[in-house]
This record gives sequence, C-alpha cells and structure tokens, in this order.
Amino acid sequence: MLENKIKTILQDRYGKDIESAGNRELYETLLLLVKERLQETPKISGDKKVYYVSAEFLVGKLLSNNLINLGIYDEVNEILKKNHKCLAQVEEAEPEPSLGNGGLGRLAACFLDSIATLGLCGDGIGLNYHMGLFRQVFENHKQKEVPNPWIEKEGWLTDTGIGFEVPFKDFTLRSKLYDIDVCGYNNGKNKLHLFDVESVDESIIGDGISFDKHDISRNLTLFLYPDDSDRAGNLLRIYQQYFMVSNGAQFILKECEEKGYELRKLHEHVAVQINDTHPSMIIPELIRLLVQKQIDFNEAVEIVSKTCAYTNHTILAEALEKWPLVDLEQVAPQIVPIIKELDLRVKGRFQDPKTAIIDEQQRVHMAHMDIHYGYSVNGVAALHTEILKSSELKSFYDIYPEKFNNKTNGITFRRWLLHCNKELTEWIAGLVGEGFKKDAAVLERLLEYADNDGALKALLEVKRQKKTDLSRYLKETQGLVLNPDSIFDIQIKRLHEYKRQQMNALYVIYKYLEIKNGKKPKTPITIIFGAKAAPAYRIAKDIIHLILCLQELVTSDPEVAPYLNVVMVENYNVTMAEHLIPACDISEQISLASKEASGTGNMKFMLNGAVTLGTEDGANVEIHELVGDDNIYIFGESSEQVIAHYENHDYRASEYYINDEQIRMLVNFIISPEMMKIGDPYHLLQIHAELIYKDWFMTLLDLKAYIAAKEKAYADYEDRMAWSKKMLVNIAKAGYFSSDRTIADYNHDIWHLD
Ligand code: 26V
Repeated sequence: MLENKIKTILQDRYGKDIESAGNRELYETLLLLVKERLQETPKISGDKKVYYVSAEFLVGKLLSNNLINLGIYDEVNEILKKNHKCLAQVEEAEPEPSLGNGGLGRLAACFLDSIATLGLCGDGIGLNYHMGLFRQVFENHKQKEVPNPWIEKEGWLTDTGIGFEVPFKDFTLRSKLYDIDVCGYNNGKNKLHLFDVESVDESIIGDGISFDKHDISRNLTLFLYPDDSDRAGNLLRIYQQYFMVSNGAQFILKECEEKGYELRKLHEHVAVQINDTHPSMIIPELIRLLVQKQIDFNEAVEIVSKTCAYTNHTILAEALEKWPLVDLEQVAPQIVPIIKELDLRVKGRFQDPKTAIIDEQQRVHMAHMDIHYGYSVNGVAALHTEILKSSELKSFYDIYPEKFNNKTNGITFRRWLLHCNKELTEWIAGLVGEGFKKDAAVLERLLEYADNDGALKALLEVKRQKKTDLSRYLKETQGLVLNPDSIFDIQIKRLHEYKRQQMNALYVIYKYLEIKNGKKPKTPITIIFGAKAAPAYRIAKDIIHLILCLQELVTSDPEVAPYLNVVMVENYNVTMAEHLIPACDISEQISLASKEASGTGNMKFMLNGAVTLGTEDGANVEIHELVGDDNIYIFGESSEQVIAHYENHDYRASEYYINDEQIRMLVNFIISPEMMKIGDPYHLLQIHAELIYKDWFMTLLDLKAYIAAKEKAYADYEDRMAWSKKMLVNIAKAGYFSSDRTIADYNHDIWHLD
C-alpha cells in the first residue's frame, strides 16, 4: 500500500523507481507522502486552547520524526531497505530548520511534540526566519559565521493565505502566515504558526551574515536573533518581537471570534504561554486589541491577566530584557501609553522600585510586566525556581507567592531515543516491552536487570555500536578520525562562559601534560566539543580558538595522540546532537552552580546511557537525586556558596592563580610557545588574562575538584560491568524527564485544558 504510493509519486515526478532514485528524489517523495498523511490526520480540538508563543522553535529535521509519530517509520524503512536504499541517508537531503539558538528553542519544539502527543489542543506561534542560526565554519582555528538558509520550494511550510496588518510607527506591514503541521505520537495534530512578510529580501545579505539593519520591510524575518550589539540591532529585535506578538494576538482573537467565543471570556478558552520575555509585548498588544473591540480598559487588563502565563529561562542579568521606552516609542508607539498605565498602577500599589515596570532610566522591564499582568510564573527546574523565589525575583514572590510554580523541563523521547538510538530502543523494548514509548515511567522496570550480566553486556554493545556509527559519520562529514574504543567525553551546548567550556579545555591541558610526563591513561580518551558562539561575544570566540588550538596540538603530537584526542565538531546543531548523544560515555554538565536554569542536554545524555559529570546546577540536581551518588559524578561549590561569593565580592581568580602552582601551570600553558605557534597570540593572551583577572564565572574556583572528579570517572570506566550498571540506572531513571510529564504538569497547574 505504502510502497505503491511511494512508487507512484516517484514515477509521476521523476519517472524513476525506488532503486534508481537518488536520495534527494526519495526525500522529496517521502515529504509529499508525509504531508498527505498529515493532512488526513485530524486536528486536535477543545474548548480551551494553549498558544505557546516563542521567538524560537528549534524543530530540527522533521521527516523521521513525522514518520515515527505517524506510525509508519518501520514500514518505510523496510521498503527502502528492500530496494537497497537507506532512510538515514535519505534524511541527509533534508535541510535543518535551525530556528533557535539552543535550549530555549529546542524546549519549545519538544513541547509542541508533547502537547500533540497528549492530545491537548495547542499551537505554537513564532516567526518564519529565512536564515536559521548561522552556519559555523572554522578558519584559522576561528569561528566564521555563514548564512544558513533552510526554506526550499518543497518543504514543510504551508502557505495559509492568512495575513494581518501590523502597524509600526511610520509604516504598516502585512504579514503572511505559514503553518507547519505538528503531529502527536499516534495522535492528532496541532499547528506551528510562523509569521513572515512578503517583502523580505535575501539579496540584502552582504559579507558573512551582515545586512542593512535599518531596512525593516526587507530584513524583518530575514535572520534569527541578529547581532544586537548596537542600537539598530536592538531596534530590529523589537520590530521582530512586536511583529510576532501583534500577529499572534490578532490570530488568537480571530480564532476565538470564529468559534463564537465571547472575548470577555477569553481566559476560559485561551491560555497564552509566554516563552521567556521575547513575546512579552503580547500583554499590552492584547489589551490594545480588546479595547479596540469596545472592551473597557480595566476589563481588558483583567482578561489579559487571567490569560497570560510567563516562563523564565535564565537568571543571567544581561539576558533579562529591558527595552528603552524611546525604542518602543520608535517601533510601536501605540502600546507605549498602555505600558505606562500598567506601570503607574504597579507604582500606585507597590513602593519597592525593584518591582516597577519602567525604571528610573526609562527602561521597560519585560519580565516585571509579565509577572504583574500574568497569572503564572514558572522556572524550569526545581533549583532554578527556588533561586527565582529566594533571590532574583524575591520582591515579586513576596507579593504574589501563589503565582510562582516550578515546571522541570523535559525532552521528547520520540526524537531523543526512538529516532536517534534505534539500537537502545530495541534493547529497552526487549527487556520491558514497548510500553515506555507512551509512558516513560515504564523505564524504571529496567532496574530489575541492574545485575543481569547478559543485559549489561548487551547495553555495552549498543554503546559501542553508536560510538562506531558516530566515528563513521564524523569521518564522512568532517574528515575527523575517532577511536570507538576510547572513552567518549562530550560537551555540547552554546558557548558561554557560565557553561565553562574553558574549564574542560584546562583539563585537556592537564591530561596533555600528564601524558607528556609518561602517565598514560589505561583507556584512550576522546574529548568532544560542539558549540556556537554569539557573533559579537568576544570571549566565547576566544574559547573556541583555544579549543581548536588544543585540538591541533594534541592530534599532531605522536606521543599524545594515541591516548588523547580533542575534537571540536563544526556547526553543532540538532542533527549533530542526534549523532553525538547516543555515542556518549560521559556527559559534561559543568556550569557554575546557580547559572544554568535547567539544561536539557543533560537529560538527553542520561536517557542514552551516558553518565553525568556535573555541578549541582539546574536539572543536574534532580538527576542526582534520581540516580543517587553512585551513578553520577558531582563536584564543585554549591549554588549557595556561589551566590555568597557574588554577594560578598570575595572571589578573586588571581588568588587561585598565584597560590596554586598546578592551576598556574595549566593557565600559563595557554600562552606557552607551543600554543603561540599554533594559534593567534592576541586571542590566546586575551583568554589567559581573562582567566586570571576576571573569570566572572569562577573557572579556577572549581578546576581542581573538576579534574579530580573526571579522573575518578575515567578510573571507574575501567570496570566495564559496573559502568554498564551506572548506564542502566541512568536510563531507568530518565522517565521523569519526558516532556510528556512536563506538559502534563503545565496543563494540570497552569493551562487547565480538558
Ligand atoms: C541569553 C543571552 C542573551 C544575551 C547575552 C547572553 C545570554 C545568555 C543566556 C541567554 C539565555 C536565554 C534563555 C535560554 O536559552 N535559556 C535556557 O533555557 C533552557 C530551556 O529552559 C534551559 O534548559 C537552559 O538552562 C537555559 O539557559
């Protein structure tokens, strides 16, 4: 049946059969087939609907995921195999929509999958960026950014024919709405609505990812998060955000009116989840539109306050958006009087200047507006929510304790287990049956096999297989050579000082020098990095430079290379993560305690049988509680200690550097003659000085504890059966981190859909 369908499409379009078709032709054929199936899939309906509004949806490739959720993956796989074709290779032809920077965007994509899988009525609202996050290229051991287009003539986007007028100060733009179907696992479908403008013009892109930031009608949806280090960049961000929420608000009200709902009862039919502060302007925009529809201002404020809920994803001060009032005035003056009025009301009720919406410098604190005029505020892991309540947002918690709640993040097991690790999926199903695919809690039953030698050996074989697969993939795509019999120690995430890739780099130096001194590890070690740095983030780029120089140093030294390999993969993205995560032995989650709100990579690794080496930060705390001390490597100072250092201003990296000979030696190696020969002395000197004189994220504080913990993990790895048991416990306990659980919690506590 399915086979005939595939054959017909191939014949009609290309005049070929499966065997003679190329991967590109097969991809387009499967795309059409899946789109047809999606069209036949019933839309999930309900009397109340959640709109998840987000500037980012890092969905990744969609073909396999859709095949899995439609329940036809295995069948298609077999059909191709029978005809000497390989689905994995067909997938290579699909461009990855990289419509997000990292965790926040990927979370939004996992949530859409789970909302549909649970049969809840809920759509995503965002922007249709023509260029996803830049493609990263390495040149002279440095990152270069290249545009990353992903939209093709045949793709997942459907032109809906819907559009709205969005009024800006000096002009009005008409939007164009594109939809992507989001199908649940064996369930109905929802939609991801991505707004665009027809006038966007890709020809204005200049060198690299540069373009005219002032030409709004031609650049509005051209790039995800353009460099916002200057005023024009900031203004463009505000244009994008207002465009997104004005369209979103108009769309939501239109749907309600079409369904015959009374707008006065909006909150009974709609929940708007504001994903970080990028969509916060939806609050004044909804008020504005309701007032336009003859609803009294006070009542509009009431209605909107019962409709909107806010999720906080970071406590980093520089990431909490504060837009100058003059900038908002410049972009969307019509919402400024509303924001001013909301602020006046707050100031009338609460004297604490920390809770004001507009501060003394005339900047609008977007998060403050969300908290005062939303009905729920949630953090994304238990520790994170506690820190919000006790320090970052304490003044708000004192006013509105009932609004605060925690929703520990989760990941979709469809993509991060079923799709990326078929071997492990089969190993699990062989032991506990298929039930875990719908109910992740079933994974706990694996614990019955914790001392079963046969099961543990088979688990080691699965891991070995995935390490071989990764080695082949990296050889073919990037020319990198990996030894699958080495320990795969992986750190993949955005490059940021708080995530402390630089600490891992200092460990590389430590190990390099040990080996040079004759202390060879029993099992060779491969340390893998994957990370993009924001184009204007100098220190992050210097850290990439350091890692790439170390890679060259280590791989070109015949004394060291057999024992230590350092690999920084180019252009780390969702697709790369799907190859790396199943192959990982040790998952690096080494952020400075209190700084990583949750992390979700930590959960993906755990689910794939990697053991975490991490600090007590974000969701690592919950992973630790679940797996127990024996199945995780925890090190470093606690979040309380770190917060106290910031409060007391008592951390000085230079003291660690001066007083500790080992630390001094490792840091100084960065500017050693051998490193200066490989790298750019200016950048190596920069990062060297940064570590000694600033080190805002306290690398040197935890460095020795980190080295000790990593050495312990490597030593424990030698007892293969004991290690396999740790892997098994991690997999068994990962059920809690299914985004199905997270979404069920959001629904139960915040959205209340039927
Ligand atoms: C944004 C920015 C923008 C300006 C420069 C520095 C900077 C640093 C961090 C951010 C983070 C934006 C919000 C975000 O992506 N948060 C991530 O959300 C994930 C999903 O909840 C969570 O797992 C990560 O811990 C959190 O960092």
